[in-house]
Parts: sequence; C-alpha cells; structure tokens
Amino acid sequence: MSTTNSTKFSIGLSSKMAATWSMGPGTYEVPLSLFVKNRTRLASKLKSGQVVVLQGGEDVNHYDTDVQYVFRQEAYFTWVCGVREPSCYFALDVTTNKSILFVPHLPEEYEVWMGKLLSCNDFKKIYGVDEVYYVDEIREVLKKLNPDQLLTLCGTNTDSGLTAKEAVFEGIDEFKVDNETLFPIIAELRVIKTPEEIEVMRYVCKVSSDAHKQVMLYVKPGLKEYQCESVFLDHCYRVGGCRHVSYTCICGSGDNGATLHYGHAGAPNSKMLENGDMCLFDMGGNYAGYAADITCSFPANGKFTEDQKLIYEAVLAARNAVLREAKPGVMWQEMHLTANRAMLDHLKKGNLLKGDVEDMIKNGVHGVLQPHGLGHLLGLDVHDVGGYLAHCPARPAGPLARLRTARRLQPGMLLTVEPGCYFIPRLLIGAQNNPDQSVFFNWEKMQKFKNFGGVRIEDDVLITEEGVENLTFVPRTVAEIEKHMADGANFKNK
Ligand SMILES: [Mn+2]
Repeated sequence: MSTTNSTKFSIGLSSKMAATWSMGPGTYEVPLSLFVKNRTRLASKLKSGQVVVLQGGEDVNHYDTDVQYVFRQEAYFTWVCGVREPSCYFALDVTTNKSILFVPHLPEEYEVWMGKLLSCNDFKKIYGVDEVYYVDEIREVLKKLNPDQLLTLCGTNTDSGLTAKEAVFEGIDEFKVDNETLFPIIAELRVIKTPEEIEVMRYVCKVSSDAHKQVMLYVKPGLKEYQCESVFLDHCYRVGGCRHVSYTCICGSGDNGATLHYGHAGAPNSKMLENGDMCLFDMGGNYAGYAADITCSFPANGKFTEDQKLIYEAVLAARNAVLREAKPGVMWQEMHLTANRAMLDHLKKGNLLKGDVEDMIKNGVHGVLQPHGLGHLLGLDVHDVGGYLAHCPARPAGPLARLRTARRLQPGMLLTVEPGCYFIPRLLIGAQNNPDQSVFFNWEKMQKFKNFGGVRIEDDVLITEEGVENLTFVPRTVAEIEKHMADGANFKNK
C-alpha cells in the first residue's frame, strides 16, 4: 500500500501581482506608481554615480517586554518605496534608476508565528521594485554597483528637533558616504505633492471628515470625551481602513478646549460633556502613511449660545479670510496675520476687545488669544517636513515664532489652516498684568468666558495655481453645524 502522492505541499503567494496598495475592498488603492514617481523626481535631482541608501524603521518593544507597538514605517522610507515592513533598507542607483529593496532574512520557523515568509521575489511583486535582496547581502550588492558615493539621510526635523536616522550597515565604512546632500533634496520634494499623493490625501481627508460628522451626530451632554474619540477611531478604521490616526486625538470639552494638546496620558479625554460646553475635537486619520489633521468645534448640545457664536464666528472669519486669500506667491506668515486681523476685528465688533486692531497686533494681543501658528505643512508627517530648509525664510520672532513654516506658498503644497481662539488662564492673567495688552480687553465681558475653553477650526487645503482647494468636508457655519447636529443624538427621541 503506497501513500505516495504526487501533490507536493507548497505555499504560494496567493495574491496576484499588486500594482496598488490598499486595505482591501472599499478602501483607496494607492498606485505603486506614486512611489515610482517619487523616486524619479529624486533621481532627477542627483548625479550619476550616486546611490541613495535609506534605512527603514524598526519594531519597538514596550520597554523590556516582548510586546511590540504596531509598526509604523518611517516617513522618508515610505515616501521612496511604500514598504510596510520593519527592518528593511532601500537603495536607488541614480546611474541606472534601479530601485533595490533589502528585506530581513528571517528564520523559517517564523512562519509558525508570522504566516508565510515572503521570498525576495514576492516582495518584488508586492512593491514593484526592480530588485530585492536580503539585508545581509547589502554590502555585496552595493559594492557591485561601484558607486562614487552613497547618499545617506541626515538632518534635523525642525518641529521636533530630532534627527533622521541615518542608514548604517556592516561594511558601510568601505564606501565613500555623503550624508549632507540628500536630506534637503528629499525634504523639499516632500513639500510639493504629486497628483498621486494628492489623491491619497483626498481620501484620508474625506474619511476623516466623515468620521468627524459621525462624532457630531453621536455627541450629547452626559457622554465622555473618549466615547466621542472612539466613534472617530471606529469610523476611520472600520469604514476607511485607517489602522492608525495621525496623532493622539484631542477631544476637549468645556475648559479643556483651552489646553492645546489635551488628550495626552495625563488628561486622557476623560471628562464628561456637559450641557453648555463647547467641544474642540482635533483628530485625523492616517492612510498608507498619509495624514489628515482636522479640527471641528461645536456645542455639546447642538445649539450655539450667543457667546459661543461670537467666538466661533470670529475664528470662522479668520479661516474664511485665509481660504479667500491664500494662493501661490503669498507668504505664510502674512496669512497668519490675515487670520489674526479677521478674528480680532470680529471680537472687537462683539465688544470683547476694543481699540485699533493693528495696535493689538503690535502689542501681541493676537498671541494671547491664539498662541499657536496658523497651520503647517501636511503629508506623510502630520507636521510635515520642509518648513525651514536653508533656502526658506527663517522662523519669525515674537508671537509668530510658533509657525512651523514661514514659506511662500507654491502650487502643490498641502497645509492645514487652523486659526483658533482660546481662553487660557495663564496667558490671560499675563495680559491683564501687562498694561500694553490689558487696554485692549473688555475685562468685564471677558469674565463670562473664563471657563469657555476654546474654538479651533482646522481644514486641510491644497494650494492650486489659482488659490486653495479645501479637502475637508465638514459643516462649518453655525447654521450648517446646527442643521447637521439636528439629526443627531441631542434631538432624537425628543
Ligand atoms: Mn494641525
């Protein structure tokens, strides 16, 4: 009796060759041509004989345990190849335009825990690169290219002050390495989005806008802030395939709205929404590494009071002024001041401020009410790179120092427009004790806003040839918000 069987047990790559990256049916299919285009743009800025070498991100453990954070790829690495796995390297041979991916050589028994181990050929198909080798072959493979120089990435992120992780591998000291050329070139390329990147941004902004709208329907007094956060996370992930959000959700209600980065570990969105609270919810999904960053402010009970309307419409006036005036050639810090002027003017008409708006700005009143910048570049990082490259205007002094860029606007830039008005006790006490600022406030009326918190309106916009295209689709006017919320939990079963 023979048990021989001609069928050999084998494991194959089940998916057909991928030309796109997605989270499956119903989610956006990111074309791999997006990354090919980024590489072509990069190569066109470099010289024959140069080979770009980037090192991707590594898995990070929770302290000394064997539990790991869900991996998030480093953004420059994503930009150049879209590879999702940790512990990879990538090389671009400028002479031939050839793209080479290096993947870790994992022991076979990993299959039991991690699923089928992909071969180099599998990776080649998945990511559409020209060649794939194991990381332990990198020295040999690069030697064969006989490069004049390896270009590695080294530079400081102007938002965090932290440095990009420069590629290192065993044997790199046998090459001539230049770590200065690459950083400003890629950072600058990342500032201007390609049509393919803009499509991904459209998707993640739409998903995040819809998620905000779901939150606004769900909201009512008596809920906890984190329950609202969870509705946002659920929609982004369940409907949009966004496994990550771009930053920790800020879900401030009432006076928490005046804490700019509320939601951190020590203040985990745990307050209960109360009748009369304003909500300031700053949340953005992340898809294929690309970040949305949207803030909606609205009353917890779905109906604005006159006071809430005053502050909200002052911020809306600032946002509208920027959407109207932003276009190629305009300086970003001018847009910041345009927003400030519109807001201060509205607050003056509302009798909260008094005096001349230009004098208010001369005396720093704008920085008291909105201590942060008007907005920032947006892309693979939520505070995207390229804000203060060597060829760009330097960081301004004074109340505008918090701007993450002071650049002249160009078509293809993607930025947030996020004016805000906050009642931050520490800053208001400072203003009250500063005679140069104190004169501009109607302190009697200001009393009413002591525990107001704040309002921020944040849109994600694309700079076009003519002006701006807003990628954010949420109710923005008082009437639109009240109308949208009228279909929600505050008004149901009543
Ligand atoms: Mn932002």
